[in-house]
Amino acid sequence: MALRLFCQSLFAIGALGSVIPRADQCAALPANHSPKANSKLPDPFLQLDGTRITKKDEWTCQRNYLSQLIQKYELGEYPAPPESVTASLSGSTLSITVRDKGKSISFSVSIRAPSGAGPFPAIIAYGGASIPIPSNVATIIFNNDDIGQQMNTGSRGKGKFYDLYGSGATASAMLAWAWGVDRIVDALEKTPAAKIDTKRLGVTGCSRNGKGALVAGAFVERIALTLPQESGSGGSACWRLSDEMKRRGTNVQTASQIITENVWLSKSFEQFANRVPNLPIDHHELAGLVAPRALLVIENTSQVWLGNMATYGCMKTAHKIWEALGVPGNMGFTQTGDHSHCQWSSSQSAELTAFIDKFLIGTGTANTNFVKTDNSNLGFSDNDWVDWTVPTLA
Ligand code: MCU
Repeated sequence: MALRLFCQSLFAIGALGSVIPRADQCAALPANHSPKANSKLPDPFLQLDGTRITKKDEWTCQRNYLSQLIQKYELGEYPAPPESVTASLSGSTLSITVRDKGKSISFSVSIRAPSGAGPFPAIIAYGGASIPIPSNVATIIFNNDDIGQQMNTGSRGKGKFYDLYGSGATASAMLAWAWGVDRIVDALEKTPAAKIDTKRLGVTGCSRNGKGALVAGAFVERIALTLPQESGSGGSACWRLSDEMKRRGTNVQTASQIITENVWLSKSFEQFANRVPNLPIDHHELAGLVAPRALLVIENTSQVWLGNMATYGCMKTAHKIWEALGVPGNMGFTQTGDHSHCQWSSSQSAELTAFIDKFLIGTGTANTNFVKTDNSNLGFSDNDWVDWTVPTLA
């Protein structure tokens, strides 16, 4: 499996002045890796050798290890950076051409930027934003379906990503879209006339596109703020918790159902659909790939299918990763039921504004450390699902 180049420089200096390895210097997952069954939410700090990380500097390779597990068993392989990306701006349209291994594809995004010289922070919105984006932040509309189709299970291997890498590429649609976001950032970096500050980029999407936004934040390290909205199962829900809700009689989307609906997950995930405890990771760890960068997860208790307990419990557990890294204020979870699916509710505006102000605009001081739900009867208990402690990483 190709390792991703996560960092630009060869080495970075860590918290205590130690040298942090670049992610492509982390160990590759052994080809004969075989997952062990675990009915609880797996320990995100547990390394392949059975010991736990003890230092913040070790997160780079632990994150890389979790990313490799997620690629192998759930999302497919994330390609190494392509040979070339070129971009041209015409009005508000940024056209992007990607070349790799003798092939090329082109796609475009539309940019709505504030007036003035910039550069401005921006939010990349899958399909269009269903959160309110303030007028001093640009919006970049990404037609993710153009990169990886998501009509139904017949969409596997269709879209521009697969035109470039082949219809047999293992990457699922969600990973193909994340790759598209990576290329948008490449293009923005090369196009100062677009007036976008690539150090202040967010990504959002709702529902199926919310699942995708979370995956983009997990895989694209140049995204500063990840804002998945009502992503539910396949996004902010943990598979183990969705299965538990189903056992309790709630009509939620589970792994066994989702693989019959669409191509958001890889073919290799299908072997786990009816034996979720064998999956060596769960979505608290997918979310954890965003850490220590900023993540605000927005959910909706009025939508049973999303798995209200599954998203709350999963993200409450994910928050422990930011706690261990000493940046609990870089991750928030908000869940209210006073609105229909993907319709914005002002009850979540203060939380969204706190994150955008702090992590994109750079002026915010409001609290961003919260895990909140308006339903106190969800029935999630740490004791039932988390058999590990939160380490204090040195
Ligand atoms: C919440 O996201 C999905 C859900 O996973 C699907 O089962 C359902 O068909 O569609 C939702 C969605 O994307 O709604 C727009």
